[in-house]
Amino acid sequence: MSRDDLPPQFVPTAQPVEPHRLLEVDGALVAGATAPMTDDQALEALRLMMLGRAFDTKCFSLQRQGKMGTFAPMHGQEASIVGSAMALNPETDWITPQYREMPAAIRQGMPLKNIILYRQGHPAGGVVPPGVNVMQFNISLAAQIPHAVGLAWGMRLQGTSGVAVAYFGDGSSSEGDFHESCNLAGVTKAPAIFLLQNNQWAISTPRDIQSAAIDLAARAPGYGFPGVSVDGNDLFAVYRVMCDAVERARNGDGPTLIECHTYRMWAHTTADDPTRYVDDDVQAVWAARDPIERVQQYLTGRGRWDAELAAAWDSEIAAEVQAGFDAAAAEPPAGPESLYEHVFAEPTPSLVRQRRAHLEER
Ligand SMILES: Cc1ncc(C[n+]2csc(CCOP(=O)(O)OP(=O)(O)O)c2C)c(N)n1
Repeated sequence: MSRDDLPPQFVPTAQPVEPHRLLEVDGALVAGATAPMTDDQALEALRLMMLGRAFDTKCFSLQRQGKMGTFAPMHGQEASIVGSAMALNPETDWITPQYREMPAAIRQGMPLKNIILYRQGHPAGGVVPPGVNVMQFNISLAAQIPHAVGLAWGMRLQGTSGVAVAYFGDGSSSEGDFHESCNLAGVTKAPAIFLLQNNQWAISTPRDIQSAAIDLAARAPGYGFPGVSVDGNDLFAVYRVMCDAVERARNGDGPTLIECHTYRMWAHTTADDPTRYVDDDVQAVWAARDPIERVQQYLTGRGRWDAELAAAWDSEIAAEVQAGFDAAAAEPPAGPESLYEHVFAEPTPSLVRQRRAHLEER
């Protein structure tokens, strides 16, 4: 059968839509737009975004000194992460992060110390304190997406008002787990939100050879729910569409797929060398769309931000990050036996044998 033989009702390929935007790159509101956040909320969001970036900088430096393992920075993606998290109620709503969403976890109530311990490979970092609605960071791509749908569907069956948000990248959206999760969420009308951070790369694989779909948000109607495309470097636009998606979910109208168009400014992880595949011109275009500077410029225009406040926040945030590292350093070091703890409620005979052999070898 050739292409010409296709029946006339054959659905045409989706065309990309212009991503939703409220804040211009210079921090001015788009003509006719109103800010979806109060200035105090914008300041709260800015603080989280700046915390995320300061944390990245610190972790990068420690990793280069051999004091921290491989880690994945969020630099450039702060508006997608924080704008979406700000629309949640940490008391009722859950997030299932990938590995870059530290500020979202913090807003949900995760202590910084736990995140640092996790990054240092300490088993105590794998413990999520009771009452904190965050699933652990996830390295197996897309495996966190079914978890969000399970949580969401469960909350719906229990009659609570909670929603669950899965964070993942454009690369993860090629995995079976993504498609199966969308299908199930559509059928069950689970209050799930699929927060796809399209940062243009899956390590060195560019978005356009990651998937033949012309528009990733446009996949959603195929599963029976809406998809929306948003400027992921625009805090206000991400927050606005996320509030709408949360409201839909709470009202029983089911899931939403949000595609945040953003850019990973730093390396994929500290084990990656982006100079081998990133085009400097593209990098410069995205640098000019910095999500943090955009909000700072907006708040400057509102008389709520200036150089003095910037300097004060920089030192307060640096102290907060340092306090997190000091608290993590006070945790007793984990011995080799810790590898075998928290695997099963009751260790299996094979695990007991492995543990004994390992410890005897030492
Ligand atoms: C199931 C699985 N396959 C492959 C990998 C190796 N891997 C780690 S990160 C990554 C790219 C992820 O890209 P994306 O989902 O777009 O997220 P990003 O890191 O860009 O935020 C790959 C292929 C993995 N961790 N898990």
